[in-house]
Amino acid sequence: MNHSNEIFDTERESLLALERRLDIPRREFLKLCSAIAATLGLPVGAEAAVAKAIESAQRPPVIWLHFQECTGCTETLLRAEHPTLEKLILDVISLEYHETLMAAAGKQAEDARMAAMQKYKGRYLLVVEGAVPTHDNGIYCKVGGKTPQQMLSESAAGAAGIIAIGSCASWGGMPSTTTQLTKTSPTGSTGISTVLGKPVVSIPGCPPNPYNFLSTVVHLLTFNTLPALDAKGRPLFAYGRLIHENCERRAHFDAGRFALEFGDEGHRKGYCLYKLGCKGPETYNNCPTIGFGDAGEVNWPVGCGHPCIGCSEQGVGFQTPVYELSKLRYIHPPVGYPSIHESQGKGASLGAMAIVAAVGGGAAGAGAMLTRNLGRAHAQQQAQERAAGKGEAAEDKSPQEQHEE
Ligand code: FSX
Ligand code: SF4
Ligand code: F3S
Repeated sequence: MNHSNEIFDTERESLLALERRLDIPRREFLKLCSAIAATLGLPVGAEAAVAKAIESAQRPPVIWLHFQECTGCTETLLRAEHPTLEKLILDVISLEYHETLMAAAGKQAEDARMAAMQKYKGRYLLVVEGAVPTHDNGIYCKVGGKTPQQMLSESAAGAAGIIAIGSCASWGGMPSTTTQLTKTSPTGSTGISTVLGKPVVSIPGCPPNPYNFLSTVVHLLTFNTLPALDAKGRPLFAYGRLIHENCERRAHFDAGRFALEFGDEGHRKGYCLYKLGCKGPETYNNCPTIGFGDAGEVNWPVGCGHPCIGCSEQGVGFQTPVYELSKLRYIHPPVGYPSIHESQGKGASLGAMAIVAAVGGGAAGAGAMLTRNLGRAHAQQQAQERAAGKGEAAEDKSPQEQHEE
């Protein structure tokens, strides 16, 4: 074949070699490269550069440590519905040490970590899954007789880059859950950047989406640089937007249509889960746009009918009650949305009113007035549905009135 640009040559030897090596059809592989490029927010055509990088790149050696966690991060990488993802992840990196996946155990395993640290000094990627206990010198988790603090400082010293995978390693996650009586968790668990005293790349989520890990590594391979990060070290391509901004139920939120109980009419109709405690308005992640398990975009917590618990957001997941109302703390809605007949900025939609009212806690004045209007709209809609005989008796009170009870 005669192609002016080698990248678009689907018969190129490196692509055929990858097809043979991984037993992944070329078409399948190129589709996956498109998904990675889209996840990274790269322009159309970039999938070809991504494919080329994966085909030809040197696989970075990786030392993968496990501390306080459930191994869900590793499971999510390996149990993707689609085997291609797993194959690709294990192909783009060269796993030198990984307690769950390696055959070695005991002394052999420890020796393998030491040998890899020496052989690839200054060149390996350190990936850490799990939180670090800090109470009582960190004795609450030991591998090969060493605490996570010891293993971390040993392994971080020669690493070219460090990635915290999952919420546990990013900021403490589930093991850092506090009680009403204590300010820290029983084992004083925290994230690795706190222990190391320096920023690391963080891919939070419990578990995180495997595409976010894969895309971060592929970005490194394609452009020889990390993707843009936010102040918490999270790749902006994945954590740049609130879940609430991309949620398929957002229109229901704006229109004041909420599920009030699991299994009620609103829940069965797919209304917004804010009243059931959804933390989408204060959680940064790309769950609604990317989905889980290669089973389509709708396969994510809210898509399946459960509120987001903010598993990836520090200070939200495992720190605030699951069904407590979200604080809406990062939402600054415009006070009015233009209707189709008005120029921008005039008028106020029920959605904007609802947020203003919720932020103000249903306070007096405009907020309360708007809330009443919202309640009327909600009651009117439910009355219409009753009249149409479409469902069981619905609650007449406004959502805001129900909150206040
Ligand atoms: Fe588990 Fe990973 Fe949660 Fe933590 O994921 S899925 S508890 S983020 O470190 O294994
Ligand atoms: Fe979606 Fe939750 Fe926001 Fe409702 S509150 S729109 S369910 S993210
Ligand atoms: Fe976690 Fe919420 Fe996404 S619970 S998986 S951040 S929808």
